[in-house]
Amino acid sequence: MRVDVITIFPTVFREFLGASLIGRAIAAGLLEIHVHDLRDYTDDPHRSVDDEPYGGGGGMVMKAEPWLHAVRAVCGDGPRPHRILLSPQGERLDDARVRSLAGEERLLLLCGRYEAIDERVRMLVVDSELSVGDYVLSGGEVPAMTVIEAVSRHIPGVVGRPESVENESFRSGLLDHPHYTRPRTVEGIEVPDVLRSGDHARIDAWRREQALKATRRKRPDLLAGDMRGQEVAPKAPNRR
Ligand code: 9WO
Repeated sequence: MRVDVITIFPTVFREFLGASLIGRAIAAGLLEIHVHDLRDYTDDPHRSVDDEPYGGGGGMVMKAEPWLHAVRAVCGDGPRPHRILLSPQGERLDDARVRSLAGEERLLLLCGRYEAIDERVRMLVVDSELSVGDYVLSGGEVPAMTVIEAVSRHIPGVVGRPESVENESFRSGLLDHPHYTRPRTVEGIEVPDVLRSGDHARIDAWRREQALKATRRKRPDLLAGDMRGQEVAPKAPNRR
C-alpha cells in the first residue's frame, strides 16, 4: 500500500514512521509513505496557508488553493488514491472502516491546522472525512498517524502472526479478556487458577466469558441487543 500525507508539519512524522511495526513494514516494502509539506504548494513569497474567515469571527481558515495544488500534484502519478480529510466533523473511524481502508491501493491523508479549512477543499478534493473521536485537537497529524497505524496492521505480512490481528479485540466484536504474566502473585493478587490448569478448553471458555463480561460492563454499546441481557455462561449461577 502507498500512503501520502499532506501537512504543514512534515517533520512530526519522521520518528513515527521509523519506529517498530511501521518502520519494518516500510523496510520490507509492504508499505510506502510519502510526507509532503503543504507550504511547498503555495505560490506567494510568504508561503502562507491561512487567511481570515469571510463573515468574520475568530480564528484563521486554511486557504483552498495550496490544498488543491498539493492534492493534484500528489495524485498525479499512479493510481488515484482514496483522499481522506481528518477532522472532528468526519465520520467516526472504527474497525470496519479500518479494514475497508486497508483494501485500498493508495490513501492520501490531509492534515489540517488552525481553526478550519476552506469548504471548497472538501467539495473538490476530498473523498471521505474521518474523525478518530469526538474532541478537537490542534490538527489532523495525530489522527493521520492513528489511521496509518491501524490500517497497516491489516496489510498482509505487516503483523508477524496473522492470528494476532484476527484474535484481537473487535474482530469478535468483544473487548479483550484479561492477561497475566509472571510472577504468579503481584501485591497479593494471584493469577486465576484456570490459566495455570493446562486445560485449554476451560481456558478458552474462561476467556470468552471474561471478554463478554468486560464488554457488557465497559462497552455495552458494542453488544448486539440480543447479547446484552443474556447470562454470560450457560451454567452461571443465578445472580438474583
Ligand atoms: C475547532 C473548533 C473550535 C470550536 C468548535 C469547533 C471547532 N472545530 C475546530 C476544528 O475543527 N479545528 C480543526 C483543527 C481544523 C482542522 C484540523 N484540526 C483538527 C483535526 N482538530 N481535530 C482534528 C481531528 C481529526 C480527526 N479526529 C479528531 C479530531
